[in-house]
Amino acid sequence: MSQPSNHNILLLGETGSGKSTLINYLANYFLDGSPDDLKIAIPTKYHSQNLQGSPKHSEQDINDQTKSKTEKCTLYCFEKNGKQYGFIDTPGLSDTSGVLKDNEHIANIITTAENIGSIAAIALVINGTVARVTVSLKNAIEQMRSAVPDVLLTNLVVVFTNCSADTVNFELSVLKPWTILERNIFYMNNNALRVAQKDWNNNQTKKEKLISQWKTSMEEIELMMEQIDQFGSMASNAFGEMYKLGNALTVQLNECQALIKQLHDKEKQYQDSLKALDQATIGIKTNSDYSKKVTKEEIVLIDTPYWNIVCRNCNRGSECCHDCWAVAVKFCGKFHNYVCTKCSCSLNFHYFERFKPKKEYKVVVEIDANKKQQYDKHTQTKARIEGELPKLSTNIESLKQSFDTQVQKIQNCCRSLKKIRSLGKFTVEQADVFMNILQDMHNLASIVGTADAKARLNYVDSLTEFI
Ligand SMILES: Nc1nc2c(ncn2[C@@H]2O[C@H](COP(=O)(O)OP(=O)(O)OP(=O)(O)O)[C@@H](O)[C@H]2O)c(=O)[nH]1
Ligand SMILES: [Mg+2]
Ligand SMILES: [Zn+2]
Ligand SMILES: [Zn+2]
Ligand SMILES: [Zn+2]
Repeated sequence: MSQPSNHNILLLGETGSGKSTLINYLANYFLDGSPDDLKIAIPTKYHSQNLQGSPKHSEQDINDQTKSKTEKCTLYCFEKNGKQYGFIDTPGLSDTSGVLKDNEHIANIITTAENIGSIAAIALVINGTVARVTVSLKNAIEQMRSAVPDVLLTNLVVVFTNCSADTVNFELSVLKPWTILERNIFYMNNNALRVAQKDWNNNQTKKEKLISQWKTSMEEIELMMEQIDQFGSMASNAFGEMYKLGNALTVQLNECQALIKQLHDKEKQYQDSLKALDQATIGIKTNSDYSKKVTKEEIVLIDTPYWNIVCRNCNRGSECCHDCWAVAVKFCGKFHNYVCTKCSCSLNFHYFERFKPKKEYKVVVEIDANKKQQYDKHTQTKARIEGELPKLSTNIESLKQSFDTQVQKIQNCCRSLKKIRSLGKFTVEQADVFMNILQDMHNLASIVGTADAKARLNYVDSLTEFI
């Protein structure tokens, strides 16, 4: 880049709006060029560069109308009446190469503006035939709006290309809330470089028209230069400051989004743990009766000092003949036809014993293995969750704090940005990230449902003023 001049004018505009062409026209204005003696600072499809010392460069894709031809910012310096003027050609915005490319261009433009040190004016170059504002022009204007610091708002000129004052189709209200004074609006049809000289030189009508338009352009440039002279130049470190703040804001928003995601996960985990804890408690309660006391019947043999007749077959709880004095079992009166009248078993099963059977009742503890397993499982789960909850809680609190600090930073950053650029808003991507954060916070507030979460949501919601 050459030595910065006294008055530097930054050209901003959509791809193909005619910035580079305007610089070529300016070259002719400053160097007394004419359609027959064209001064070319920036090569075009039909004209090669012919200025001494002009920055050596080539325009990209000279045949592709949709791509920004100008790839990087270039300063072109001219002199008139002892005054120096520097025009900064910039890559066109709303490039079909995408938003990222645009951001790259904007970053590039702002760094250039910052390096140049002082910017006297910004010229918005707009194709004046565009009646209905296309999405891409809208984007371009949006991008320009976010790029221009307040201090330069009074030094805006608009150059409508491809038109004249009476054919311009553009609705100036599109630029709102910027209002551009009538005297700072210029109209020109810079079409002499669009075709080869031989295409119009031999056609008198074409030639006359072209020369008349050329004259108009030169007159408009003359008026524009008078206006720019009035502006005076001012330090443009606002550009650099703005750029830094904008980048910081992006980083902060992204960090904020990561934090809210983590917070969301942890809160979800906490809520799930609470639910699991409830379930475990219920599980413990419903299975706590896994052990049962049951009364069981048992036959015990009690020694006796006398002989009893006892049946070995049916295991009744009592003897068939108590203290029997019969000489043999078959003579015992308790038998009838070889069958015991007490237990109905055959005589053969009966013997003399020095004991008697007795029924006893015993209380035993019975364990339901299935229930016990459930009970133990739920008890373990409960203990585990009770151990985890305090840790989760601390984790959530510290995440909340980091989040709040981050939001505070964002707010401060937005305020500082607003001071430099009151029309400034989040960029499209920043707004996207911000909306995601808000959405996550909504989800979070409905998960936890606490007043604290709602307050936090409302606080962040109040930052929407910056969108
Ligand atoms: N008819 C007519 N054509 C123009 C005018 N201004 C520029 N053009 C043509 O429009 C095309 C794009 O012009 P450029 O000057 O390269 O546009 P630019 O703004 O520098 O584009 P980028 O470098 O992509 O940002 C070229 O073919 C120009 O000759 C104009 O006022 N009238
Ligand atoms: Mg260009
Ligand atoms: Zn007997
Ligand atoms: Zn018997
Ligand atoms: Zn018996």
